[in-house]
Amino acid sequence: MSDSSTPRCGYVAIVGRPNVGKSTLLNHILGQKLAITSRKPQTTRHTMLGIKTEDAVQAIYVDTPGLHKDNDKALNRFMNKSASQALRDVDVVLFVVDRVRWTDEDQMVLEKVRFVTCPVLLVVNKLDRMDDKKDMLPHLEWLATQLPDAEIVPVSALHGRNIDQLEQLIAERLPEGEHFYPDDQITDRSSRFLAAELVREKVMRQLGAEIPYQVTVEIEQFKQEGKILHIHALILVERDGQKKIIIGDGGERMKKIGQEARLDMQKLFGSKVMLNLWVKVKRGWSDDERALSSLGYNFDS
Ligand SMILES: Nc1nc2c(ncn2[C@@H]2O[C@H](COP(=O)(O)OP(=O)(O)OP(=O)(O)O)[C@@H](O)[C@H]2O)c(=O)[nH]1
Ligand SMILES: [Mg+2]
Repeated sequence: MSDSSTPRCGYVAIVGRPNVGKSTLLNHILGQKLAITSRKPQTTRHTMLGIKTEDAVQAIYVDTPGLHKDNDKALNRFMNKSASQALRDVDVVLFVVDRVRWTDEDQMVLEKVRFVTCPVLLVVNKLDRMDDKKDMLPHLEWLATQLPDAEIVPVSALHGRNIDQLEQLIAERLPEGEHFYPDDQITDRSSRFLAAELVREKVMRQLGAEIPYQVTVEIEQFKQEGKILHIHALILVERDGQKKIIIGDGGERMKKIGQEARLDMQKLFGSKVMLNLWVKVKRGWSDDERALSSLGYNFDS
């Protein structure tokens, strides 16, 4: 007979099409900003663990890139593959959708989720944006017919509505067992990785339609000296014109990207940060498997 002191531990995959709020949900559950988010689709590129230990329960969340139809570039194939792999060997799946908006990409995710054998929670997000909740009912009924075994949980990840209930449903579905990670560990990713992501988030948020998809960030130096953390980050773009746009008039845009990234880094690392940014052109990186691999997009992992 198990009780609340019996340790539980398991993996919870967060999947869905781009932009439905998967990373926002992870951050809210963890109570801190770990995963980057933006209004543009395809913000998350790498799966990342967010670990939450509360008393006897350790939930290991796997944030994933949004599954999307576009498979033309090596980077897109990498993202779709990482997201699909995350569905294997987990204990609970959170399938996140955006209110009643249903697209071909949601359908694509549904086809994958249908075949998982573990419990599925269908998380209907952005509830705060529904004027009349009753309008959702026909869609929720339809969803229930599509995934009859899944429990449907409406939430607002941004405003934290119904997240406690969601976490309770997750905890009940995690297997009994010892914790895999130390209770104070929150992610499997290095500080360097998190720093690079914060720079990329500012690029995603500040730049127009196409450029963010042709940008990646490398950390060249990450060194604590006394009370100050010195971080050197290199922003890689595909073309010369993109470099000019990122730098902006008189370096204005770079300055803004740097200031915002530095503030987030200080919060995350709990240290004063000196951040130096550079932009460099590396043609073809997003469609070249070898270049991707050297930039940390590892196809085999
Ligand atoms: N109004 C509202 N906006 C939300 C909510 N959750 C997320 N968003 C917004 O939706 C946008 C996308 O959020 P993300 O968390 O980056 O979405 P994602 O599913 O991780 O997207 P990808 O990483 O591209 O797959 C951001 O602008 C969020 O602020 C919510 O509950 N309500
Ligand atoms: Mg995301």
